Amino acid sequence: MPGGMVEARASEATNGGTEQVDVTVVGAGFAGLYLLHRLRKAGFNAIVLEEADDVGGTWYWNRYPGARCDIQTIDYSYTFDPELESAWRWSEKYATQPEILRYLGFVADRYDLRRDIRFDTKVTAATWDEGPQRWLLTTDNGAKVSCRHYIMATGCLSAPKPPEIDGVKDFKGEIYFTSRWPQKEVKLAGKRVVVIGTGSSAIQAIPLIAEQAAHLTVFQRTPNFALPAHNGPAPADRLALLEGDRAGYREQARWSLGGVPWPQQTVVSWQLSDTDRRERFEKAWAAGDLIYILTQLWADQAVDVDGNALLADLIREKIRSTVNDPETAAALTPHDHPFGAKRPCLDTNYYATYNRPNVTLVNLRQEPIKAITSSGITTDKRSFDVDVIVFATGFDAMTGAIMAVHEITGRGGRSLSDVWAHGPQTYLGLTVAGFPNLFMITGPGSPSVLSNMAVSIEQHADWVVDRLIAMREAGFTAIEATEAAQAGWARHMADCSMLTLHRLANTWYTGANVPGKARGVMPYTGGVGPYRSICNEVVSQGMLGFRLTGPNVPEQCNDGEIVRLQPDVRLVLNMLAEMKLPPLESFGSQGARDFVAQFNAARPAGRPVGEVVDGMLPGTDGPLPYRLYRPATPGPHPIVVYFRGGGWVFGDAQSDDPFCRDMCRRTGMIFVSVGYRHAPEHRFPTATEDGYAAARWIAEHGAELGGDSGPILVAGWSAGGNIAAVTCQLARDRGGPPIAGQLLLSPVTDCTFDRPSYNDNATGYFLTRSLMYWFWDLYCSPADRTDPRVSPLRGKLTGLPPAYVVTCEFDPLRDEGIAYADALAAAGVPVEQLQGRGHFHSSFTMVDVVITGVSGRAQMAEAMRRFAGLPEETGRRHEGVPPDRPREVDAAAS
Ligand code: NA7
Repeated sequence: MPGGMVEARASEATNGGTEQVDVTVVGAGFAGLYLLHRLRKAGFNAIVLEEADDVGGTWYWNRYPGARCDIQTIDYSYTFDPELESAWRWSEKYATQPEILRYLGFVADRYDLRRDIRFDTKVTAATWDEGPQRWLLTTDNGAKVSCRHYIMATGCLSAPKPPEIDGVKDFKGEIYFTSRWPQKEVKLAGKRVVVIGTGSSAIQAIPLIAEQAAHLTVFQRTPNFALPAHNGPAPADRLALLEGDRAGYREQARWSLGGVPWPQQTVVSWQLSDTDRRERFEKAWAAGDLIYILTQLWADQAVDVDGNALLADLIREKIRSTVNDPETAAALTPHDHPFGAKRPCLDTNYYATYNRPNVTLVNLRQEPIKAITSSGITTDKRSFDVDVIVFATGFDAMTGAIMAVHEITGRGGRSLSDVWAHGPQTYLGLTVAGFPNLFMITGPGSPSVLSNMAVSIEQHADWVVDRLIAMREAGFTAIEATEAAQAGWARHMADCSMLTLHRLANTWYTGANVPGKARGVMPYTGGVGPYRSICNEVVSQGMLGFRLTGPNVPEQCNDGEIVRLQPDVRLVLNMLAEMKLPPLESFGSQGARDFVAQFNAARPAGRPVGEVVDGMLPGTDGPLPYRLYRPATPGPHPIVVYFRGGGWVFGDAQSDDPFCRDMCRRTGMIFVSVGYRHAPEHRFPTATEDGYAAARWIAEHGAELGGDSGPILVAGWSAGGNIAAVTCQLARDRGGPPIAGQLLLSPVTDCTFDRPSYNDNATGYFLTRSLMYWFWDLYCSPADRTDPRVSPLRGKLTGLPPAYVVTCEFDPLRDEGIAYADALAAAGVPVEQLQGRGHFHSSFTMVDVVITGVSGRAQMAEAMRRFAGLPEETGRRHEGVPPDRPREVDAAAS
């Protein structure tokens, strides 16, 4: 027996009753087994402590009927050893729990792991011992353990949640938990069975329990989305992909968003007809693949509530068409969360089970449970006599899986439970400041449950073991995350949580399923590949954010924040860097225009608005083109005169199309984008004079354009922000038109290049210092540059319309934008500033690419509505922020 073997070894290795090892791992599941294998190969003396009497972790405990994985098994496997991959063949697309358990036993035997696993052993306390710089562990079975490094491989869903229902102890029948299902056969035939809960575990178990029980009553609090698994052999196309290039397939999975190699969708829902969308949906429904349906339908399905609702509605239709009784169907239909924001389930016959005569659904939203009695369950409305109760009530997820194991006491006697009282604080989801040499595998703050766990586990285990090897080589004995790095990671996590819709659902991802638990999205929502690259960057930047110490070496601490950019900005900039583009200015002005036009053609199509009209208006020296965006709402509407970005050199009335469409929808105003003339063909002050002339004409012809009787507003981005600012000054000085407000987005406001942002952000953020020099040279001779018509900061600022000034942290133009806002305020102009933390020059105009720009645009739109005297917009569904929730707009702003 495994336990006996370890006992013999332990007694040899003990020292004064305490076993001395380099590394202790808790848990012999997927993570613990691989860790032990790698640690051993690296020459560490390592043991695993495991509460169960065998390997398997979550697959040891969750033996309930129907338990299977919900990621295709060919993906849910170890990949570290190609020989292991060819030595094992899965029998089904989604393996059952017994098969997965057999697989883990096979792995344990193949690498002879059991001899270093102490089974039937629960750690009761772990304390950091400052003197020897080691962890001291007490257990409920056998010697204490002293280790240099302590690794929690306890999974994410290992601490079952108590039932939280009065009277459980009084019940005289049988009670089972899906999470602790007995090894002996559970006989349900002829019995009246209740299942409480309708999460993944229940949804897998219910159809099988219904086949056995005399009667099954399901107590549902919240309906969940379930999709047919269509189980069977592994699909031929996926197998062919894997077998065609196994190494390539695995590598792609490691760099993908979810840990399974599927391409990223680029088509957005509004580009597809109803028929196209339904076709895509039916294909996904038939595929029986969670990751496929979560990612492959349209690009906005997981990031935008409207795009998501289109998909959720199609699933709801399926539920209605499967369940015969309309009242039961309605009760089973989820309405309180976006699809995917809560873990959807893969099922086999789940909805159809409710058509069986021996199955009843009780909707706890209509009749909550009052108590469990000796003979059954009483709700507000009735009593049920019951023989068996199955609790499928879930887990104290992620943090519970670590804290509930035992008390962990770190530096200075601080317990992890105290440090995490208000939510988990980690660096990379791997480490915690104040807890040296403690690592977590798939901990809160890492992709974990939002990824293919097998891929994430290998990445974590490799990263940790590689660090231990590097420390050993350098003579370091302790590693600890710094507070600054940890705080930075919390910020990055919060930024990432704006990328998806998980924040909008009450789930175990957010701690909402456990009464009193701190709320917040616990898994990392930035994706597996980006996360991997960040972990690698920590290393390549000299273990950024870690303090490393050792008895005979100087301390090393390269403190700092690993990600300061918004997560999607980081992806965009990395992608641009990989393209290794020559500097834009090297193309020449026409070449740059062509390049930008090509670049724009590849972006997601702008969102639909009521109407788009192209026209011409009279400029100072001839007609100028414009494009008008009209809202779908009944007019007349206020009019915004918009000036595009493009450094005075490129772009046209259509080049900021997605931004204009988005702002037209958000503000409910007409946007008229003006095609002012380009430099160097038309140098200063042409652009400005064109802008002013256009504003004047639009104001005078507002009614013809569908505008209301109020004054116009102006807006502009970058060089267009410069024109907007100058237009306001000219309108004041030249007798109109009246302007109700100005939106200046990363505007050029001054001709000097000596503010810090010009140096801090000189290169690497797309708009470079040298590109700005080039723009200036093409547009304006040095002698003219202090003219307020190009450097509005040098103009008179009193009496200007109220302003909303947006700047971006990683933008050479940041400081002149801030300076302009400050100067306006000093001149008595009402002004609001949005400083986009982690954003770059193009963040807010890259609509549907930089998702974290949404909240900034929502704030801009609100400001514009205030300027125009419109009421605050409450129907903000398109932002993913339900109207009754507090404003989340600060996530991207400082
Ligand atoms: P889940 O997904 O947390 O589901 C638990 C279910 O139990 C869920 O429907 C809960 O309703 C319900 N529940 C919890 N407590 C109660 C009480 N007190 N009364 C009534 N109903 C209750 O856990 P699972 O084990 O199904 O799945 C966990 C993960 O394992 C899964 O996502 C896969 O990744 C594998 P609620 O929604 O809270 O209203």
